[in-house]
Amino acid sequence: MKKKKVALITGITGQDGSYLAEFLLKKGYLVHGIKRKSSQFNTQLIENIYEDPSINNRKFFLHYGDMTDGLTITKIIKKVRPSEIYNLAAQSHVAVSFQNPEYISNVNSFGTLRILESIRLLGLENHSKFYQASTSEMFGDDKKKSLNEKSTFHPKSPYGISKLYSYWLTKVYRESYNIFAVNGILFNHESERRGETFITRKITKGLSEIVCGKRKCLYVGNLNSKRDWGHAEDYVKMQWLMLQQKNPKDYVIATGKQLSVKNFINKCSNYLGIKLNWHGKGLKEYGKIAKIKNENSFLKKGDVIIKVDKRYFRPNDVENLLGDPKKAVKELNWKPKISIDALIKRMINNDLKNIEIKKNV
Ligand code: NAP
Ligand code: G4F
Repeated sequence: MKKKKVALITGITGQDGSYLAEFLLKKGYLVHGIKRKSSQFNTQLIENIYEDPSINNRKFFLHYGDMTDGLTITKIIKKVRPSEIYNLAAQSHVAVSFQNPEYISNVNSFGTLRILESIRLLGLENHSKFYQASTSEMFGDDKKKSLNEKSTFHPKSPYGISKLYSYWLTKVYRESYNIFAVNGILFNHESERRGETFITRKITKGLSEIVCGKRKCLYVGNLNSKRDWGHAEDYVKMQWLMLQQKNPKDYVIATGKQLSVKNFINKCSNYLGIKLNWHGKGLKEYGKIAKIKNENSFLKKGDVIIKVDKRYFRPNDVENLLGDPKKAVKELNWKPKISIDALIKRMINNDLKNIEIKKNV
């Protein structure tokens, strides 16, 4: 008999959780999500899913829980008996991980342990498949040009280490207890739902505010850092696909292309009709408007709209991340649909819409 498709998503209120929930509902799954109690609403990204029966098909359920609370995690898994568990919950900001490393480890490392042990405790080894949201941050600055499943790990932050613990734990539980447990080693993926303190969203939102006269200047950290940026919508499909394979395997998911933070800013500025020139070096570097399509009362040629601020530098930064997704291309038929230019367009249009300005600037 076919197994009933019941998914449990931790981190349902985040960027990936919200896209994955929509994706699985469309596939006919019963979708359960774990959300944290917070004093303010933290469900903006899943509000439409929760409210609208044409999206949720009355198959969407939320449970209060926290990755640091093992009893509740076990209780939810016992009640839901998921056929697939997607562990997306994490304290996911690398810079913040330097400031509260103990909490980050409790959530990102022991949170994973709590789920995997629950699967065992409840005797669900043959019933619940497990997806772990692993990350390119585990590689650190490997000197290799592009990174694949065989590359070595040299994490450079408490976040990277916390995720490496979960990566190995997932492998060990797969090999020791025969659980269908896999790691998706995902490189950076962004979207209009990206948290506002990550650099892509900070740039698209900041520049949108600048062209609308809501802000004068955007302050950023390391301009030279390079990332392999894709769109989250393309990446959640891969999370699902990894659990549909015959055998559990780990995969790198990336676009195979990279861009520096500075070039991401240049692309966004161009989309908004601004040509920037860069001046100065290091902490004194700044971006000045060289040309502007629509000069207006609050923006003109010569304005300095980007400055470097040392507060946004990390004690240790991964400066160069480029993924090699060949294995996923071959075995999962991986082909991202959304290009970096399309990503930027979607993010900026959304940010402009949010500040109620029409997109044709
Ligand atoms: P995100 O937007 O930051 O979402 C993180 C989710 O985890 C949120 O729902 C958050 O809840 C939840 N969470 C945080 N602490 C929790 C706790 N103590 N208990 C329960 N839930 C908790 O992250 P994302 O971009 O969607 O990424 C999803 C996963 O993939 C994360 O594990 C991340 O580390 C990993 N990853 C992301 C990328 C990327 O580029 N986006 C790349 C590789 C790996 P609140 O809404 O209440 O904060
Ligand atoms: O956008 P970021 O904060 O993302 P980061 O550190 O690469 O982490 C993201 O991707 C990981 C996958 O590789 C995920 F696992 C993780 O959960 C998260 O989603 O920073 C990207 C780069 C860094 O090198 C940073 O130093 O941008 C640089 N940067 C320069 N100025 C900045 C800033 N980052 C932030 N957040 N804010 C700045 O002002």
